[in-house]
Amino acid sequence: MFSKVLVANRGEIACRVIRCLKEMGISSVAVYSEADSRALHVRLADVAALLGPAEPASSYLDAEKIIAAARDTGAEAIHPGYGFLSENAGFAEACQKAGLTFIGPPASAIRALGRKTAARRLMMQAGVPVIPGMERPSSDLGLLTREAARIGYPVLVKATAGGGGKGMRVVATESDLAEAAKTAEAEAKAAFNDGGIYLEKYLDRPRHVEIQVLCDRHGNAVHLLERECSIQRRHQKIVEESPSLALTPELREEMGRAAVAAARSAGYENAGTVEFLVDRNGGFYFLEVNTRLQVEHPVTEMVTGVDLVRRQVEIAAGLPLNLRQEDVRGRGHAIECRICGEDPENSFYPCPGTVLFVHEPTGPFIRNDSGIFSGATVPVEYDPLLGKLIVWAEDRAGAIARMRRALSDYAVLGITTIIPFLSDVLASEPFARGELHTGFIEEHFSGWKPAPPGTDVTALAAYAADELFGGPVKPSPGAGYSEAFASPWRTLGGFRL
Ligand code: MV4
Repeated sequence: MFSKVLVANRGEIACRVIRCLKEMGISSVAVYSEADSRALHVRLADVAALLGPAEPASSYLDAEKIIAAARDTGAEAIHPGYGFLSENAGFAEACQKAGLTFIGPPASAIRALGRKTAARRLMMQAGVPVIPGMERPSSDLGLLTREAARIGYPVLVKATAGGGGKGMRVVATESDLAEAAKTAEAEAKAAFNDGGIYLEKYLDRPRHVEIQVLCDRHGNAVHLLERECSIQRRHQKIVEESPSLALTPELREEMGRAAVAAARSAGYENAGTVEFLVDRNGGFYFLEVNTRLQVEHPVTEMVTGVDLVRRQVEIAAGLPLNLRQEDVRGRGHAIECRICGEDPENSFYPCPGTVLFVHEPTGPFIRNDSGIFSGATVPVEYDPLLGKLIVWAEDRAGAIARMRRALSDYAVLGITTIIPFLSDVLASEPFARGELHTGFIEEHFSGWKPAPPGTDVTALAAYAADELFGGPVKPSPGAGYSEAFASPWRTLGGFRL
């Protein structure tokens, strides 16, 4: 087993990994940029190495500096977290060459799954259902026209190097194909420096359901059930849950088997997620593999009791999985809300700044994976995810009620967050009825505005503001707090003095 591991990330996921390393008795090395000099992950680690200036290219994306920090601190392995270099095959290889263990899949597996059309071919050979479409990219209009006719309209133009919806265009009729293909190609070239495009049959408002897999280095592979991730805004997940209401036990078993087959076909090792689209008739289709630990991994941990980060470290150290598929059981229902420092009243514009005060909810079956604290700086250079709030209950209704209560207790002053937006999503009838699909937010919340004044101030936030500022404070406009906040002692959340 490793004695020292470097965590090549920041924010909540760096804290998550460092805490796990501590529990395993493994020394942790944090890396940080100048903007993160007082960050929580730096304080939690045993050792911290400064990488350089705030911009990611000079810090968290600088492979050379990260590997040098590992060498200088005597770390034997690197955990990449998610984002940054976590799915960079070149970085995984560079670690290997430097004699460091990359806590993740082999570079070959990252490469095999990184390009959409190659991944689709791999899946077809493995018997994994893929969305009807082209097997190779092309920008030849004649070929695209013939392929679109074969697939049947509506079709979706996708970027082969793409992800997150970039370069995607829905085409309803042949007359729109040329223009859509040209635009998608240009967008893909700009976003990925690869203009490769291909066509798929367009599925109308599918669900996004993903399967967690764990593969050790001795050929053992299991799946750890599914995560329902359809509540997305512009391809950014904001609410995730397990189990998915769309899966029958038979469909769950079939998708689980397909996910394991997908991982094996790529020679996968460590934790990975196979993403599927589930259509309204219960058909499921391979979308892509995420060759990293995901933001939403805690939802799986809460229903299965498996610590995924611990398993990642153990697998990377060469330990056998010692987890049989029949041992994997889901219990109850878990929901995660992503607490982002964005302004939902201003097209979710990121809101960096200083967390003047934060109180995270607690109570039975509440989990906070967060990287902030009162006084923390939220730099403008990085993803606005401040933390994740995860709850568990015996059933979905209980989990919704618990999450709503926890969100109402979550007080963040100084940074605008999407907490009021999340509260309304969780309180909505369509969400309670489980009418989830990838267009949910667009369909029910596109023109969202916060509740009328005087209803959303949490008692704690009012108290904290009074403590901090020594008396009533005017909220910054659009801060999501009501006028009542101006005189906190008059209206305290759920009760009036
Ligand atoms: C699709 C689709 C419908 N039909 N492919 C969005 C980004 C990338 N992950 C794939 N995505 C989609 N691919 C076909 N053939 C709908 C989406 C989609 C989506 C998928 C998952 C989660 C959220 C989404 C939001 C919009 C569109």
